[in-house]
This record gives sequence, structure tokens and C-alpha cells, in this order.
Amino acid sequence: MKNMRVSSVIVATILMVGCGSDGQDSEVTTIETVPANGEVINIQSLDNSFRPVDFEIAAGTEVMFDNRGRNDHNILPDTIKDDAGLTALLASDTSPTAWGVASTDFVPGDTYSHLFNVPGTYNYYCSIHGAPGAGMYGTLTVS
Ligand SMILES: [Cu+2]
Repeated sequence: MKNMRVSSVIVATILMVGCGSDGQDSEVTTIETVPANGEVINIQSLDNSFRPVDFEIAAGTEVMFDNRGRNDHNILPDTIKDDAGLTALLASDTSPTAWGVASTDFVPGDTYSHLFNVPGTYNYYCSIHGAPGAGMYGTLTVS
């Protein structure tokens, strides 16, 4: 008898919590992604340029960067200043639009690939041999 009573108190508490919801969900930012399309394109990182510099791809394409040079390079979105900035970005932002590789992970012979599944323009550069839009830089147009 005593146990029954405890149970009904718990049920009542759960119902009250349920009714307490005002039905307003907190806003969640969602990024629309496209499924992988199975295509892989290659961009070479040479000393000291990306080839090709400009590439237009369909959303869902995987881009493989290949360090064919004799030097370390990095691949940074234009908004990022250096390897440390990229490391901080990738640690805090797990969305598919956060991308790039630090020079420690892109030494000669290394590859880095990323699935570009959100349409947009992705400007990038190597901070060791370039600056945004100058020297060792490139643009990916994803549509
Ligand atoms: Cu470089």
C-alpha cells in the first residue's frame, strides 16, 4: 500500500513537468548539407602555389589536397590567421564549413581531404607562403 502511494506521487510530478513546457523550442542553427556525391577532385599543393588555383565543384564533392612540394604548407580559410587559429576553430566548430589543415599535419607527402557539402565560396591560403588572395592561395566554388 505504501509503495503504491509513492508511485502515484512520481507520476504526478512527471506530468507536471510535461505541462510546464511552453512549447517554444530554443532556436537551433542548422546548416543545410548535401549528401556526398562520390566525386573526388584533387588539388596539388606545390612550392608555392595551389594547382588549380580556382576550382568549381558540385556540393557533395570531396576535395583531396596533396602536398607535392618539398615544404610544409597549411590550408587556412581566409578568416583564419595561422595554424593556432585553425586549431582553435576546428576545436570549437564541428560544422562541415569549418575546414583546413595545419602545417604540422600537411608536410611533404601528406594529404588532406574534406567533403564540401555546403554550397558557397571557400577562399583559402597558405600562411607560410601567402596571404588571403595573394601568393599561395586558392578559391573553391561549391554550388
Ligand atoms: Cu605554403
